[in-house]
Amino acid sequence: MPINEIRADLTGCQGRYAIVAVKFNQFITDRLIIAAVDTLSTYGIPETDIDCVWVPGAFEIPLAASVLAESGEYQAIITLGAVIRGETPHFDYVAGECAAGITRINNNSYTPVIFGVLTTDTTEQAIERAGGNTNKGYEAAIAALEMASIMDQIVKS
Ligand code: INI
Repeated sequence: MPINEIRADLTGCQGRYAIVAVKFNQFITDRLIIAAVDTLSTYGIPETDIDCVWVPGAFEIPLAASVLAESGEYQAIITLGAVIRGETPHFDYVAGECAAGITRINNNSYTPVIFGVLTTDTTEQAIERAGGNTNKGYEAAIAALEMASIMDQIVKS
């Protein structure tokens, strides 16, 4: 007997999505947002169904994301920003606490919070990952749509 597989279905996507965007290194965040919004639009989410909340730095992402997750208004929350090692002696704290905070929310809520924060050694590496061909904003948006679909299927109300 075949196993019963549950996979993301990206046909007929709908509902509201939130982006938590980081002002630090904003020129990188801006590029990630363009790719994320473009991807959501491609899969049927109109821009009017996307809210974008700006926070000062990646360290502040978990607080804003947890409030948005608790609101229950969003299919998923996409966090976008860049923490660049060369720019901060406390890289490991900022990047680590951001990732750990997002994990904590995901462990405590059914609203998926997607980690679209670049963690790179240099500005050049961040620019590469927020480019026209390779863009983490695209990946993050796909992950958001996929997790929203999966949660729709596995969360029993
Ligand atoms: N925040 C970032 O998002 N990226 C960085 O590269 C960065 N650097 O380099 O320091 C950064 N720092 C700010 C931090 O996220 C907080 O906003 C700040 O510490 C206030 O809590």
